[in-house]
Amino acid sequence: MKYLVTSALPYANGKLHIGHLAGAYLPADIFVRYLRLKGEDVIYICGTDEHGTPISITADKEGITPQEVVNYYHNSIKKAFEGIGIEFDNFSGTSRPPHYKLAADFFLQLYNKGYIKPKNTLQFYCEKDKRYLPDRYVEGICPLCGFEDARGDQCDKCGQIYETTTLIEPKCKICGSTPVIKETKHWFLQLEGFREKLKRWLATKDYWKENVRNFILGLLDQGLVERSVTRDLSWGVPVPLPEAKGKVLYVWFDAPIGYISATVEWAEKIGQPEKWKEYWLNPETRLIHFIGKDNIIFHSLIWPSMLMGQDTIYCLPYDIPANEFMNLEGKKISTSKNWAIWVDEFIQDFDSEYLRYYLAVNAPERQDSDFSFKDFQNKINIELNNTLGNLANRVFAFANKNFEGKITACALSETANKAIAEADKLLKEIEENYLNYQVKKNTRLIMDIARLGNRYFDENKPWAQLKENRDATNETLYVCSNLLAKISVAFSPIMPRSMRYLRQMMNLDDNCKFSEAYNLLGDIVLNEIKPLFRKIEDKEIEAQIAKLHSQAIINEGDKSDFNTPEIAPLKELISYDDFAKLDLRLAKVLTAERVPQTDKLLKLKVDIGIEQRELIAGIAVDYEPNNLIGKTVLMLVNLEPRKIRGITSQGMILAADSNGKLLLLIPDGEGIPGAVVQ
Ligand code: B3M
Ligand code: ZN
Repeated sequence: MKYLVTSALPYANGKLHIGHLAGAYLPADIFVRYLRLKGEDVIYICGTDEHGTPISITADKEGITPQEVVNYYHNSIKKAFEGIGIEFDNFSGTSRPPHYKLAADFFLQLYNKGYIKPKNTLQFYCEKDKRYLPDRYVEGICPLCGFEDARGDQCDKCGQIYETTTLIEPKCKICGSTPVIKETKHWFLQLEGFREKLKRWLATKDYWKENVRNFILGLLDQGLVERSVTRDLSWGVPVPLPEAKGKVLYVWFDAPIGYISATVEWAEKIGQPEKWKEYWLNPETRLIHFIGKDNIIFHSLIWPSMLMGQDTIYCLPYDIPANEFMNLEGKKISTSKNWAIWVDEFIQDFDSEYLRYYLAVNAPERQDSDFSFKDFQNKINIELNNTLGNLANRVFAFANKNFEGKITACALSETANKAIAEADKLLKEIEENYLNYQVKKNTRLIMDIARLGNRYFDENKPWAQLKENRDATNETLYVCSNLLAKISVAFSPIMPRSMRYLRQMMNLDDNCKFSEAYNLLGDIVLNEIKPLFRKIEDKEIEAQIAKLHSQAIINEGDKSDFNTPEIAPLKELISYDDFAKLDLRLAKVLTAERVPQTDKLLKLKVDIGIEQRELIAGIAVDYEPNNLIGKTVLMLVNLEPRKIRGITSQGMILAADSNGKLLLLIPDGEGIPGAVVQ
């Protein structure tokens, strides 16, 4: 049997972040590595998705060509994948000439069979720029919720989608002028024509993940609407029809064809140009698309229809394991808000295998998961270091100290056999889970083998055994080494490099197959021993959290994603004397006015009993001047005067910063101005 595994083609319009990895890349890489351990025939194909309006927009904004944008991000993404140990057989891109040709052929075959039909539609047209504006080239007010920065076809605030032409006060994103609505021709894929075929095909997919199957069954029941597969853009695969000048294929039409063109490129690269056919033109091939949940409709409905409408008989997806999303510190990952962990940066600070491990432990398989730095630190320190690293370390150190690094194969006692059998049972389960993409469960099961090893070591007490029975001590070490060898195979899809080290320390062959994990080892001669992992310090984690927050861009309209309260860390202790130096008093506000040309500043005159003072307070966002007059507030009166906007500020009004909103502190009852706060 042949496996053809793909991961969603990442847009060449941004860097790679951990959310991408967790959803579509790491799970596929782990799956492929497992299949290779089983000796299966598998190729793993990917590449960048290099078309689409956002790439055009980036190019316009940066004053470079779309191809330059694409090349830059292609290289950046490729490097990040290499850094994290994702190993594709080919990593291609959809702006390469063979892809253009194949994509055009795909279109023509569907068109010639009547599965693609033209239709006149209404669209925005900018008279200044002399061009039709695709959805993302227009912005305006959301027709549904009134949000002012809505995109052409979707509102980031209410999340709803709408017809672009219903946008209120539309503006051209290129020149800012108001576009007109004009008629234009586009080509539509007639999905309804595939409905019966799709239904029959889907009936054989009872092993699919429920979220994917239910989603598409629901759509099939409703009836399928036609989908436009062309756009008014200059960047993309030109629509191969004379009457379609200036139009290109919609990015989602050409992108999945990239799976095929990237395989063709692979076959050429390895000098066997026909070899791609053994996979794509073979009905027995298990074609498996790893994707994030936002890509389900394209892979399970539109792409299979496109394949069904070809003269060439391609294999259809065998499975589409779609993952949920990974959040970051409780908030949705967002590139535009820079709320993300960029893979290239992260692996400069930490071993890439720690990230692979943590994303596996925390894989968003059935529901969204959360990346939390504290949890990351815990998992690495407690599981990798204290459980697995510790087992290797104590077994090898003991053998080095007392057996000159030589552990001899020996007959096993009943308890030893029981431990080995328990581990083998776990291995079986682990294999099953890898085949079912259940990586998260496997991290726990493999750690169970390590826990079993630690328990075995503790219960047999080799340090005590050594005084009475060297053979029994050797047996303890031998059992634990066997458990470590099993772990080194079982964990290698998730942490290939660390597990290679582990095997090297035991002088074991790198290229072993999964089945060998069930065999007992021969004599072991240890190599040089090094710790497998290192602990992560608190201060490293604090630095990461601080970096994440300082790089984040928070706009007004984005508040909804950022509504989890932020609690500042505690400051260091001070003495009572330090505190006693503060002269805190009640102050009554006499006058209040805005400081001209500022958004935040108010000029206040206050009464502090002894005298009247003028000061500047940065509370204008949350307080109207008129509402302040007559209020009694808390004030630090012995702060050195400071000049702010030409006004001498004599003291400071105190307010609590509650998740970005300032709250003045008001005494509980009538307080006289000048009353000391203590
Ligand atoms: N580039 C969307 C994404 O990166 C898209 C996937 C294409 S797969 C053919 O989420
Ligand atoms: Zn314009």
